[in-house]
This record gives sequence, structure tokens and C-alpha cells, in this order.
Amino acid sequence: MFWNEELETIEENKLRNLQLKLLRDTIGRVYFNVPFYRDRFQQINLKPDDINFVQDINRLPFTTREDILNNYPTGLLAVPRDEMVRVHTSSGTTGKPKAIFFTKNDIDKAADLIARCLVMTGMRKNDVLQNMMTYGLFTGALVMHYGAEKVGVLIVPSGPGNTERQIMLMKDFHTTALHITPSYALYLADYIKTKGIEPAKDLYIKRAYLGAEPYSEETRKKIEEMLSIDVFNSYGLSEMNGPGVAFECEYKKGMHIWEDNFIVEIIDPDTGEVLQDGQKGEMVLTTLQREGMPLIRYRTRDITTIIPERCPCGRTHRRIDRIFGRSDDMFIVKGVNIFPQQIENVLMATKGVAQNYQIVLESLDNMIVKVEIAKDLFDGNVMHLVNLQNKIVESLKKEILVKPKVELLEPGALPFSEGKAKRVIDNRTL
Ligand code: DLL
Repeated sequence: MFWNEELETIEENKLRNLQLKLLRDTIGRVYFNVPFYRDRFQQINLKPDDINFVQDINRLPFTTREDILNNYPTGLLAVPRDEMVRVHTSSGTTGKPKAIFFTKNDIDKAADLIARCLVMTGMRKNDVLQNMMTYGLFTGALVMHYGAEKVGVLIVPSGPGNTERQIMLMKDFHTTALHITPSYALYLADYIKTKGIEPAKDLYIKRAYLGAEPYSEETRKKIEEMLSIDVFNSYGLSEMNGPGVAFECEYKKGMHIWEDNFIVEIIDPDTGEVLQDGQKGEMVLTTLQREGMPLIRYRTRDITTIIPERCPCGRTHRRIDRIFGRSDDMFIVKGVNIFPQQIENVLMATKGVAQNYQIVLESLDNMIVKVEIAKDLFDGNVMHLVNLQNKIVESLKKEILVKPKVELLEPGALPFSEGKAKRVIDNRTL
């Protein structure tokens, strides 16, 4: 079923024409209303009328996170501040955040995209969505909330944490779907198991939407099995509304990116050269319908590919692959480039490994992978532990080419996160 069949299955040439029209409109609006963009375009002698094909976007300069930070808080607004009805910020690090402003129309459009995503995965009016993302400056909960409300589902706005209470709410309100980070989902699934609750019998959950941080296919499988549900991958970033940018359909083979709202490009992160569909690189996004704060060729730093084939679901909007990692997540050990995702793939595919892990970078040559394992492996037989430890070391060596130290820990030994997990601890002194 579709939320907006006409737009979701629009013929490819019509989609490109629509993109061109919306791109020209966006470029015109930022040229005349945002001094930052006008200066950038004037530097390369570009006028809005010079954009005659979608491909002409290649001529435009990139926008980076530094550009958003340098223009904090309101420097990139394309309409007066008074028209804004909400501000969200990027999650994360110290210092000033990236502030993203929304007009009423922007909120409505973002909610509409979420509605497409939810209906695409089978959500209907009679469903109950427990929204376990953090409500507040983070886009995760509120943007999903408004979209789910459009579909007409009952929302349980529980936010994250207090797992005992979450389970009570799931039982009392017959929750059928969860919106949750992968790291909290792993914790929740384990908690449910240790409490002796049988999800298929005692709960009503059918599906979960997992996003906001990278996770592996193995993690998806683990959560699907532990909770007896379908897990759908959900991608987004605050700079582009938050959730609802790209989402999996029933086939769960890549995420449809809503191309009537975003132009997606994959570039070589070092040279900026645009890559072909199917090639792995950094995703660059341009907003096509944003009123308040349009962004042109925004460098997401997320590494993925565009899947060239058409999806059997009938939607014509192309799909992006699972996010492989962020270009700034990558670290180097013994001269080898490693993404945390590669380590997660190995760990989650290993029998005996529990839900939580951490990567500690000790020096340029040494890293420790700390991993929680099943309680019953601490049964006094040291050989069980040694065998598992060796197995993990060898599998990691195969995947990342260097041999890390591996520490096995009891469940609960590592700090766990209800929001985005911090997987890499960097103790290197440069
Ligand atoms: O995390 C928006 C969001 C909320 C998406 C809820 C999905 C669900 P930010 O805090 O700005 O916004 O973080 C965005 O998180 O650039 C990716 O690096 C990462 N990310 C988001 N979704 C996924 C995903 C929200 N499904 C940053 N897989 C992005 C991998 C993801 N990484």
C-alpha cells in the first residue's frame, strides 16, 4: 500500500523533470535570500538560470557541516526568522550544535515523508507505535511523531529508557511497532529475554524501525530473531529533517530515498568527483522542498552506494544501501583503514556473543575489542572462553586484516546507551 501512490511510483523521466523544476526554484530562492549562497555562486559566476539540467548540480559548490556551524544559528535561513516554528539541533559533540530551522510547511512535508515510510512498511491506522527515541532537540522522536500522527496510528511517546516501564506500556497499550536505536533495541531484546517474556506470545510487536546510528545486517537479524519481528532500516539526519529521508520497504533490500524531496549524489570523499550508481562513496544531499533552510549539496559524510536496480515494490525512487559508516568514523590501526561496522559484523555473527561491545584504540598499532558474551559461557570451564576468544580474534583478522586484542566480558559490564551508542573510545595520544 502507498501513502501517495502517484508520487511514489512516478515515472522516472517525470521524476527528473520534477527534480529540475524544484532544483531551479531552490537555487533561485537561496540566491536571492541567503547571502552565504549568493556569495558562493557569485564566486563561480553562476546565476540561477544557468541550471538547465539536474546534472548541472555538479557545478555547484558543496555545503559542509562547518558552513552550517559558521552560520550558526540563523545565517542560512531563506525566509524571515518569524516564519520558523521549530528548531532542532544535531546530536552529539561538544561546542555549538548544528541548528536546523523549520517553517510550518517544512514540518508538514517532513511528516508527510514519514507517513510514506510507515505506510510502505505496512503500518495502518489501527497500529500502535511506541516511540523510544529521545524527545527534544533531537529530530528522532518529534519528526517521527508528527508523521505517525498523520497516518493516524496511536502513538505512545515513551522516549527511551526505563525498560521495565517500556515493557509495561507495550503490554497495556498493545504496541505493534517500535521506533528505537539499534543499540537500545539490542539491550531491550536481551532484557525481554532475561525476564522470560516470549515476544511472539506475550507481546503484540510486529515491526521495529531502527536508525540514527549505523548497525549491521547481523544486528538486524539478531533483533528480528530475539523479538520475532520485522526490522526496517530508517535513515536520516537533522540537516535533512531527521528521520524519513530514506526507508526500507517490505523487501528490506536498501532504503528508498525520496527523490522528489532530495537530490542524492555519491562522491569520492577525497576528490569530490561524482561516482556512478553502484559505486561506494560519500552521500551528498540537496533539499528540493525546504522553505526555511534549504541546503545545497550537503556533505553527509555517510558512506553508501546507490542501488541501480529497480525495486520490485514498484516505487521508482532509487534505494541507497545500508550506511557502511561515516567517513569520520574510520580509524587506522597498523596502517589499515577500519570502520567500526566491520567489527560489528563479525561480532554479531558469532555465536555466544551478547549485545554490547566497545572498541578501544590504544595506540597507532593496538586496539582492544571488548565484547559482552552470553552468561552461560562463564561456567567455570576456561576452555569455553579461550575458544571463543580465539574464534573472535581470527574472524576479526580475516575481516579487518589486523589482529586486535579481544576481551570477553559478562553481560552488563560495558556502559549501554538508550540513544546513540559510543562504540569507539580513542585513548591515543598524538
Ligand atoms: O539520527 C536522525 C534519525 C533519527 C534517523 C531517527 C533515523 C532515525 P542526527 O542526530 O543528525 O539525525 O544523526 C545523523 O546518524 O548522518 C548517520 O551517520 C547516522 N544515521 C542515521 N540513521 C542511520 C542509519 C538522526 N539507518 C547521522 N544507519 C547520519 C546508519 C545512520 N547510520
